[in-house]
Amino acid sequence: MAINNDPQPLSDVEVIKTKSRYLRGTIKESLADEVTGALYPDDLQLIKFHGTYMQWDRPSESERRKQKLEPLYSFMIRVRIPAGVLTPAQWLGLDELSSLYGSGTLKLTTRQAVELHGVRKRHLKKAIKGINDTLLDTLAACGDVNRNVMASANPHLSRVHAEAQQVAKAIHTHLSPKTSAYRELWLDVKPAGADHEPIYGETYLPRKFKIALAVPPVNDTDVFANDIGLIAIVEKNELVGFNVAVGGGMSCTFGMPETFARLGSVIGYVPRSQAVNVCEKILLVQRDHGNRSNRKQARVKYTVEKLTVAGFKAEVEKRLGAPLAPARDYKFKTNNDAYGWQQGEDGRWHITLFVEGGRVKDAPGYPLRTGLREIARAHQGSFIVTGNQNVIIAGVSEAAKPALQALLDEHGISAHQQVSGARGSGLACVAMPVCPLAFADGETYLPSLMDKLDPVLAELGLKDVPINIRMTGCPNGCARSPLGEIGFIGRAPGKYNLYLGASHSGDRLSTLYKEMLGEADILAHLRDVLSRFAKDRRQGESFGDFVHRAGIVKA
Ligand code: SRM
Ligand code: SF4
Repeated sequence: MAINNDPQPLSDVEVIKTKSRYLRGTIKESLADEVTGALYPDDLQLIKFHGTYMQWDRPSESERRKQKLEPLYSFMIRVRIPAGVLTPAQWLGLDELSSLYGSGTLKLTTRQAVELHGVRKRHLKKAIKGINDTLLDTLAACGDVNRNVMASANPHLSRVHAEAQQVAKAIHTHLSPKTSAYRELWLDVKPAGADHEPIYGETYLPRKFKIALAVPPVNDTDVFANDIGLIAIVEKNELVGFNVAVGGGMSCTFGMPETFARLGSVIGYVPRSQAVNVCEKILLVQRDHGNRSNRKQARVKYTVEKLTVAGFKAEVEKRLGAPLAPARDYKFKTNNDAYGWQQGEDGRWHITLFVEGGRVKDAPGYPLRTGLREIARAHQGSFIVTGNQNVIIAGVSEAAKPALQALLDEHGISAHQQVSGARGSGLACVAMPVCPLAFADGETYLPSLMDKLDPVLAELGLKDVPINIRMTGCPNGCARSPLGEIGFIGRAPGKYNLYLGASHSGDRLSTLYKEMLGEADILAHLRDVLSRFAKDRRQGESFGDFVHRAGIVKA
């Protein structure tokens, strides 16, 4: 039984988990109910642990209600992909499932996962079964458990990256829930015996839990945005261990100053052999000390604030039975992906492709989805989803490179890589029309804003400067907007708060610059600060650093 350290009563979700019989609830009955396209309210909490969320088409909602119809419900399914690595067959499998049961698009997420949208209740089980048939799963893709473990892409580039990816997979396996409910509900596998969760206990964690690994100098997983960030320490070309950061998180709630974005605090170093163990021990501290009364105060970042960094570290060390070693030196330079072809240590080639907003679809004049499908049919290596919503076609032999390049050219993918540095450094969350928490658009709006900003950047001579732009439809920060050198957080339809000044390597948060801006004001303010950047920028200075030096914002 999990400990509730708070004198307040347990939150509703805690009660639902307690009664759920290891995440079963009444999901089976809910799925079988043909009267509604929805699931029963308590099950909506539990299905998250199984990797799916109920959503609805928000634009048609009020009209449907007038017609006495329930909203047009559908489900988003999130596929858990540790370190983002897929085989071409798995890519093809997901692509096919999105045609069979979903909206015909794939969403590459900011945590190296893939989502299907628009799956109706009657297809949910078939779709999840289909995902398992590709040897992927959706268990713990969402819910109060350890989520998809991220690792610096590209594991084929160097031995160190490959080793970091193996550590990510080991953490993923060790911290996966053990309940048989998932296989029973979605795959019709009868439980072999009684359920037991040796790490989580029957009420799992107080809140979602996220782990990311990064290999400096590239922080492409934004380690400091995670509950646990592991920073690879490489000595003599060997991955010797990790600095451990705890308590990162991006979300806040407007009007609630007790909620805030926070960067992870580095508490020490562990050798590589202890990476899984230290993650387990941090998770146990959170399991036992996290707030189970108030979900708005339940993430690790608030537990760290409550216990203090030193107090949290002491709890981790108590469970480890030994003190953590002092953190070692490291330096991050960027949190961006490196586009284009790169050659790995083994001589194989890897190409990182820009996927705007992470949305893989066929658009008029740009058949990206078809192109990637054709590549998957021909390709022998792997597909890697990056934490920046992009994809890497990895492990291409010298001999196969020209044919792959031809497919990229034929489907317009090469031409669509010619984007400005700012557009190529953009992230946008799902937001409207399906995210129930969105106040404004995310991925459906950022491209058109960039269409207007790109000419300004070109005019100012900044076309090729990578400036991280991150947009979310609400302050939950799913596209890590507080880490944008330019960050947009949706306030209302068409209105955004504008934040400036995060570092280019993910280790400084941005600061609120202006509130409730519509498009014309956004463009006017950005023209102003970008003009100053163009005029007064020092050699190699990033936009985020410049706005601080110029006093445009203060940390
Ligand atoms: Fe997120 C909730 C989408 C990464 C912080 N997020 C949601 C939901 C499930 C909305 C909901 O609760 O109904 C969104 C579903 C929309 C959809 O159709 O996908 C959603 N989050 C996403 C994705 C798909 C955004 C994207 O466009 O890529 C990302 C999926 C990641 C994955 O594969 O697991 C996604 N979410 C993030 C990140 C970024 C990260 O983890 O690096 C964050 C900020 C980091 C953090 O956790 O602090 C993030 N999402 C949230 C929160 C705020 C959590 C909190 O601490 O308060 C919520 C709301 C909640 O949990 O109550 C949320
Ligand atoms: Fe939805 Fe807000 Fe997350 Fe965007 S940031 S996907 S609007 S919860």
